[in-house]
Amino acid sequence: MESEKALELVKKQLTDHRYQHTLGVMETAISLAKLYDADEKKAELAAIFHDYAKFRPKEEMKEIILSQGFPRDLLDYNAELWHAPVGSYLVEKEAGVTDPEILAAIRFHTSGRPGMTLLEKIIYLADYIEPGRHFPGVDEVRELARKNLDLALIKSIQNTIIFLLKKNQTVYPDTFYTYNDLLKNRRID
Ligand code: DGI
Ligand code: FE
Ligand code: FE
Repeated sequence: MESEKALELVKKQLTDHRYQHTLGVMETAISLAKLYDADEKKAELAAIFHDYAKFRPKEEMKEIILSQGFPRDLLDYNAELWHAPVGSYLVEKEAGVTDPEILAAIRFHTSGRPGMTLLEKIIYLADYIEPGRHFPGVDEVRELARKNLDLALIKSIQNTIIFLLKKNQTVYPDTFYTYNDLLKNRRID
């Protein structure tokens, strides 16, 4: 799919603010793909579609998680996590995207997962560091992302876990599993 068409489809699903965020994720994902020798076209499309389901009603998201074989335990955790797997499903169903690498990058863009692919890491990070993001620690992760993708990812997950703990919120176990996996297997070169 051409990016113009993808953007047109996504714009209808999002608020203006969230669409601007999406454009930021797209630019950042393309830069990271160039830097780390990933498929730029896939990074672009995955970024455009990553928040496709962000504004779906909770009831609809619940129904999709239960009927499409996504882990049921997602429903026991923060509803912020749901739009990622639900997005991967709806982007295939409604926008006709079938590339499994793109769909996985959408699916795991919030929780991560152990054994993330290069494309999954790029979308996760681009979402975190796109130019419209302003929160403590984001500049440090932006700098790390230029040097070492895994270290940047580790830092961003640490920040997210600390953020959730400080707000007395639960942490989905996959967030910890992703963190542990990266720390054990990180490339330190
Ligand atoms: O959709 P975005 O706002 O662009 O970003 P996202 O898909 O990374 O969602 C991030 C939000 O999800 C962030 O505010 C933290 C929240 N969240 C809630 N529970 C969890 C969680 N994030 C992770 N990684 N793990 C959780 O258990
Ligand atoms: Fe998201
Ligand atoms: Fe996002």
